[in-house]
Amino acid sequence: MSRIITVGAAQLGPVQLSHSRTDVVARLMALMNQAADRGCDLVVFPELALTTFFPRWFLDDISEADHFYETEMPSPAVQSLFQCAKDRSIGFSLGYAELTTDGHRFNTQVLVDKTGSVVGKYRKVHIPGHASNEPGRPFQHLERYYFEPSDEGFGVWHAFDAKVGMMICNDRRWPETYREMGLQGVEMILCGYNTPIHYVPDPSQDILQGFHNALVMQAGAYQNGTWVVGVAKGGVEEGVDSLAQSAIIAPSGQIVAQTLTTDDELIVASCDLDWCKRYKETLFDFDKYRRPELYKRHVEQRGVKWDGNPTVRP
Ligand code: ING
Repeated sequence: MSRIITVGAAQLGPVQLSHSRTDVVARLMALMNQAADRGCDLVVFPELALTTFFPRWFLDDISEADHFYETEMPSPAVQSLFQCAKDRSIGFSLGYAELTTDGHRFNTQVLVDKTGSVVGKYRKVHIPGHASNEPGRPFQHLERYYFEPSDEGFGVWHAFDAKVGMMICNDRRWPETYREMGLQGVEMILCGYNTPIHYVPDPSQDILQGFHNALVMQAGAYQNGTWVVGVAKGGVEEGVDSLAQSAIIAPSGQIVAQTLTTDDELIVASCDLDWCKRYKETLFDFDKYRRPELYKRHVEQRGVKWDGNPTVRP
């Protein structure tokens, strides 16, 4: 009996500064109801879904940004979303800014089952951008100012009769992200992202944002025999154009569904989890083919180190 998860990628268009959490939750619930109507077991929302992408601005007093964060999950603002999930018997994954009771700030994603209970929580590991104001920029990308990197690593949870993992935005660009979950047998990775088209450090990448987005998620899916669900908050948000192109990607690396707009848009796919085995038990049979004894640099080195030409064995 094959295991099928019908998953919805619920892309958001822009969330402007003027949009309240109530406005946004109404949009999320509309997408959740659409997903339930289309038979989804699970619907995935973007990174930092409840507010505009506030790291695009510098606030000298960081406490002035506190209102962008949730101090509990479910927070009062999303209680209705949790209730809707329970009423419609649909699970979901939601990205939000987390402010802990002891003052720590994380870029966080939560996994909620069909009863509306929190199954798991993931905090972003790879924090891109910069940590101090760079006034010369057309917009800031101050994630390293507003968020601490997680020291908890990548979890894989048993949910929806599957092994489900999470990653957030920049995480998807690092092969280590997928492999850490691949080595736990992950079958579906849920990812939200906010990706400005314009990359200030190297504008030559702007035109390639869509290509790079698909490239890394397709590669990660294929090389680890897992489904990947990538969900954007896209469109022009407070004057910054962000990538949409949300996608559902099979363990083969094939894109099975992709959004066509930069607005609120739901795409759905019925994902056969046993497809994962076609790769996990052949090409990417890790236990059979991997050589961790030769991969020491992966865990011992942060940056590049090269000690010159290796000696040629006689
Ligand atoms: N955003 C971006 C991402 O990794 C970025 C950072 C922007 C990288 C543009 C490259 C180009 O998709 C987040 N939130 O990580």
